[in-house]
Amino acid sequence: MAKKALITGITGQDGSYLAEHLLSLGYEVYGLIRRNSITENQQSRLDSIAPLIHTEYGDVSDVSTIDRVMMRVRPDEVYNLAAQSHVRISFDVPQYTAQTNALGALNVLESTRAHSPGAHFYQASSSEMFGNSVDPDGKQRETTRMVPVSPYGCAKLFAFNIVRNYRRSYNLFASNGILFNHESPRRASNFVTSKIIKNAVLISRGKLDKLELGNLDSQRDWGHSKDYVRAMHLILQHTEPDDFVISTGQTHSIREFCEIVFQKLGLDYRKYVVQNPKYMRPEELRFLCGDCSKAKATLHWTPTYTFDSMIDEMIRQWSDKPT
Ligand code: F7E
Repeated sequence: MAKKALITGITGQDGSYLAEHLLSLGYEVYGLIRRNSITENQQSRLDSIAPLIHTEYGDVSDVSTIDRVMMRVRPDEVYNLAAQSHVRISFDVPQYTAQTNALGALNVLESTRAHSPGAHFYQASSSEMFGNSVDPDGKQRETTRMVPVSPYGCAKLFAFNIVRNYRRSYNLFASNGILFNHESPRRASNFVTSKIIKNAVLISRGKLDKLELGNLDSQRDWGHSKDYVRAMHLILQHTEPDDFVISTGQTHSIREFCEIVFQKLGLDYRKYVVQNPKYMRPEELRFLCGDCSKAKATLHWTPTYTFDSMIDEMIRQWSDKPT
């Protein structure tokens, strides 16, 4: 019999790639969709697989819906990807962020414990939980101290800890993937990689003359979402529940990212990129570089995209869009 997976946040970048990956492995895929007034926009990432998956309206803050779906589906695997995922916006809506990212995760976990206790549970934890902690060798790993610097990071740290607590208290198979930044053509255009690529393409077409960004000096470890959803699945196939860093181990500044993208389009970023304090954060996470040796050794996970091939794919997608 086919395994059943329930994905919260299925309409997002990761949710949609994960659904495709699980379908390709023969899973029956169920997803929770938050109601939105512009359905077409919200569900567009699922267009190619819509007839193959089962979706239901719901919200991780609405316990009764989660319970109802959990009781009906009784999934073998639960992937909690639903979140307010924008770090800067979490400073504008801290309570909503905590309700969704912290209590929402607890709601899904508690519902799993009550109605499908044998299920393997995946929590979308984040490198944002580290804040500005870095090990002496310049990396972050599973053992690095977590001192978050945003409401988003604080809420994610609660979820991370409650997953570990439930694992030990109730013997649940509950695991955390500590994912570093991951991008793709499906990344929303208010995240820095998509924003830079989308606007650089518009500039190259003469449709725009400047790109406003915030902090150009922060550094990120960027991988590809498609590679990272494979890791999520592998984490739940492991013999025991555990926590895993998923990253590339390479880091670049926002300035370098601009330089590379504009160069690929035959432009000099210095002529177009300007800083606007509007996009700065009250507190910034300055540097991320993940050590994923545990995932490589234990799960035999390895990324297939390079930094360059990821950028090329994103440039192609934005270049193909009519303007
Ligand atoms: O910012 C800087 C900004 O919003 C990256 C989420 O998926 O990864 C993501 O969080 C960097 C920051 O991603 C702009 O200050 C400069 O230093 O693309 P981002 P993020 O905040 O790292 C983690 C792992 C998650 O879990 C999150 O859900 O870029 N930056 N100028 C800017 N960032 C944005 N968004 N817009 C700018 O104009």
